[in-house]
Amino acid sequence: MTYPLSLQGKNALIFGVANERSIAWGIAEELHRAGANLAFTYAGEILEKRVKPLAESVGSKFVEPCDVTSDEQIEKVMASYKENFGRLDILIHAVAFADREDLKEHFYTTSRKGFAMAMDISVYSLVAMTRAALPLMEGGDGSILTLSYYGAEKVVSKYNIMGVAKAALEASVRYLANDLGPRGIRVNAISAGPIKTLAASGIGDFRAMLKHHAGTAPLRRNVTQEEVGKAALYLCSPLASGVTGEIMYVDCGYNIMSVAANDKEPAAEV
Ligand code: NAD
Ligand code: 0WE
Repeated sequence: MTYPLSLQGKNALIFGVANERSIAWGIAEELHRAGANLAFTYAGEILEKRVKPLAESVGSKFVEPCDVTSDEQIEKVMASYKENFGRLDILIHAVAFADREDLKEHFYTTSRKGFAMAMDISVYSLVAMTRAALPLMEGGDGSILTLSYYGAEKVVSKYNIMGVAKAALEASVRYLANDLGPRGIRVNAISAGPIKTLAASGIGDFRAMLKHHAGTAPLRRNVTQEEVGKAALYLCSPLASGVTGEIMYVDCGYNIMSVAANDKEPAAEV
């Protein structure tokens, strides 16, 4: 028997790589190291030239466009994936978006349109992707993974509609886990600590946020893409065969804290 952390012969489809700093890319690298066959989708033409070379570096030729607000595009990707790979074992959802204006001030100013868009891209996309992937995942020990954040549970100033969307995403993980459990498919989320990615670069004073997290977290530092990747590898591997519907923190322990120590300096400069 191969070691249960090996993903040799497993097929993974990854949504959400924008560049080499993306959490989805951290996950891709770990799944690749474990031997999985990787495939990628990207959100727009501008990202194609970024994602293609990354995919090539892990031996992947399947790189297709997919705007997750479109059921047609999602179904097209799945049909094309089926032609190329036959079956799907691992589905990674690392996609989120809200209007920048809605992450600047108060939650109550969120427009109906902004609310609906954030929920569509950041939450419904998981439901649509899962439904479209299902026929490709039958009869195996499949695994679906998404990314959440602490703002789902507790108020993080300015995270606003994204916090509400992540709360809905975490609930969706539980409902999907219940639906797909009888078919042997597991659905989980990683709640990652803050990481400087493209999605984080639009946030005013993200540096202060990183500093606060590193100073408060028990490990006195911030989490890395690689650490989220390693946790993702575990959740998608047979080592986690008994784990579903779970929201797993990979945040250097930040979420357990109430009153922080008064050596509130990070162990290393952030
Ligand atoms: P990122 O910008 O690298 O990734 C976000 C991805 O979403 C991009 O690849 C982008 O192209 C994609 N996307 C946006 N709209 C889309 C659409 N309509 N169709 C298809 N794709 C679309 O940033 P990231 O930080 O790696 O984000 C990945 C996930 O991790 C997100 O769900 C985010 O909420 C979550 N997360 C991020 C952090 C953090 O601090 N960076 C912490 C916890 C959770
Ligand atoms: O989930 C996220 C990022 C989500 C995100 C970020 C942007 C910035 C640019 C969604 N949509 C957009 N739209 C844009 O136009 N994180 C967990 C990172 C993050 O974002 C924050 C945070 C943290 C942490 C926003 C406010 C406060 C904290």
